[in-house]
Amino acid sequence: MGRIVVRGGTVVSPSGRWRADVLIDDECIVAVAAPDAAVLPAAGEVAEVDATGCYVIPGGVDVHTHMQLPMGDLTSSDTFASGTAAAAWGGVTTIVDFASQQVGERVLDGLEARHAEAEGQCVIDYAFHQTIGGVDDDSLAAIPTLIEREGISSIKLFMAYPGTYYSDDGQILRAMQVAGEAGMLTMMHAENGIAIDVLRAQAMAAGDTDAIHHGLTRPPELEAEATHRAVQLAKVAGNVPLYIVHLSASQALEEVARARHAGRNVLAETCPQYLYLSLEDHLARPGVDGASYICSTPLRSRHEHHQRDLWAGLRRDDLAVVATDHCPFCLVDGKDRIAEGFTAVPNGIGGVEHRMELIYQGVVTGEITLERWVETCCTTPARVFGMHPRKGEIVPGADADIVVFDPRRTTTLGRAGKHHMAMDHSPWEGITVDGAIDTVISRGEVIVDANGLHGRVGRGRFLRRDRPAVLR
Ligand code: DUC
Ligand code: ZN
Ligand code: ZN
Repeated sequence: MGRIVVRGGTVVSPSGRWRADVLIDDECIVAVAAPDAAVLPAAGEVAEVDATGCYVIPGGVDVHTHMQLPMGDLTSSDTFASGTAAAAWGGVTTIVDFASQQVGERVLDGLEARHAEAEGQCVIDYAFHQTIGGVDDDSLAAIPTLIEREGISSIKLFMAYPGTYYSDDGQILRAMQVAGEAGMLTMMHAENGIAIDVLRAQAMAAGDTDAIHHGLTRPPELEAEATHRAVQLAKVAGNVPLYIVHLSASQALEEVARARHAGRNVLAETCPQYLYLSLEDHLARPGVDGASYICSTPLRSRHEHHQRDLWAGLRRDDLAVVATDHCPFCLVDGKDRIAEGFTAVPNGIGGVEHRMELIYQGVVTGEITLERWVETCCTTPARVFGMHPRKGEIVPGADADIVVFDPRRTTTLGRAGKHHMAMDHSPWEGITVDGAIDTVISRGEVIVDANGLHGRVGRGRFLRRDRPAVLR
């Protein structure tokens, strides 16, 4: 691959922005220097990427994706190949997906199967969290092996979905104790699944089967209650670090903020769908259109201002990370199951391709700063999940994962515009945002530029992750 210089742009990190050029040698960044610095090769000496007028940011790190995730008898529609290609188009150079285990299954078997699915299929680098859906002596015993041998430093537990992934409070406490002791981070799907299942059954019995009832039966209070309980359990488990995934409700954010202000090691993630979409405007649409917005946690009411509160949470650092929870399902043979009622519809929204641009729009509208955009979408996710400084920042020694982002252009999202995800619709149809992904470099290779996608399937490598920064 040799040497490349990214010239003429403004390098952005969480701590500031500078006119600087970036010198890449093979897979790594070797210098970030003022444009006239002697360390930089003269014009024409090495390959160049012209970043004039552009921001030069770290490759996006999306720590919550579900490529080809089995859900009931369906599977999410992006494969590792199509989903990581779409991610590359969207300026993402690292994803963290999930290996999973359920009651009666062995953790390391699930991990091996997930490796077999992803290996040789990814366009960008990838890693795994481990979902533990059946906490018992056997699965608990396997947890330390994940970090010691397998390069997996985070587990995910569910307070929702009784009968499949759900863990009760005792199981959660035990898993947190073991993960904390092993130096791993516990991620939590925080919704009170037992109460939600009652509301869902009642709604279906009453004939309230439209997509909006997916949202109405998962009220903010049950997200907040579970978030509160997770925070308390993490304290009792030994003050272990906790990461709340896909936070969508203001009341849950208040729980996280309270814990953080008390000095607790609690972090939370939100997703673009919770910042931009709503119960009234999207989930309430009739038929399959509304069903296409079914995801859990659900889209929240605009009247209740959750979206406004989440942006404020991002500014204050009560929300540390923006990930996508990319979990796409098609309308045909997926979301069209709304004909049988909202409980039959697979949960998930696709967005891995659009996170960088959608959150940049928050910079344009003044919700967050340019630096905070990079911090929440690149640097903090890499740090929290044990991939920094290799990923998430433009510094010498890091992997040369770089995005040249052009703020002068605009991007129209959706099938009528930019759309490479394997979906027969887009939740983002018709939205035009400022800025555009110009060039994407992954480990020193230009994988996207004006001529299209060059990264080949299989070039992405599995990333072994370290102890999370929140534990060091
Ligand atoms: N939770 C996730 O994290 N992803 C998909 C569905 C869900 O409930
Ligand atoms: Zn979840
Ligand atoms: Zn998810």
